[in-house]
Amino acid sequence: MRPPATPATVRLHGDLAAPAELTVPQLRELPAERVAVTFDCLSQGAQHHGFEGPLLWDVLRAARPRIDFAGRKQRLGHLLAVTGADGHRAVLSWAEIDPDFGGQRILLATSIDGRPLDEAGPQLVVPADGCGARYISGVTAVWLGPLPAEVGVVSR
Ligand SMILES: Nc1nc2c(c(=O)[nH]1)N[C@H]1C(S)=C(S)[C@@H](COP(=O)(O)O)O[C@H]1N2
Ligand SMILES: [Mo]
Repeated sequence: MRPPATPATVRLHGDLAAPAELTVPQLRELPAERVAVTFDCLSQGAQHHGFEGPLLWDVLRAARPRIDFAGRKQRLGHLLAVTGADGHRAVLSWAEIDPDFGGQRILLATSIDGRPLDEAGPQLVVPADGCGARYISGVTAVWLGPLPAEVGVVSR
């Protein structure tokens, strides 16, 4: 008999009061959304998939971001970095998922086309993206952090 595979986990880290390492079954404990998407891949052409899983927003809110939610401007310097098992990674801005700004229904999907992702790990789903490259599969980490203070400051 095949030994049970070690379950895939996603590490939520960075500026979080409650960092966590979650399995796909644990992600399923959050309210799930379903979405049917089409994206284009430079090498493979158009792809259509159905995904199900929690909103990245809900996953991160549960990890208690160290962000001041009283105002709005303070949130805009925060970034998310999403990494896949093969090292493929991409950044999102906090404002893309924040309902006061872009409010995109970005998912950490727990299934693709009805197939569970328990062993592979969750997949990032960015419905507004025309290109598939941010649909990162086997997500192992989501980092939240501020844009470094010195970025954009011009000294003369
Ligand atoms: N972990 C990981 N996820 C990834 C990629 C990758 O190289 N690694 N490629 C992306 C790209 S370019 C596309 S188009 C979609 C779909 O690619 P696939 O059909 O090869 O999975 O997955 C995205 N997710
Ligand atoms: Mo792609």
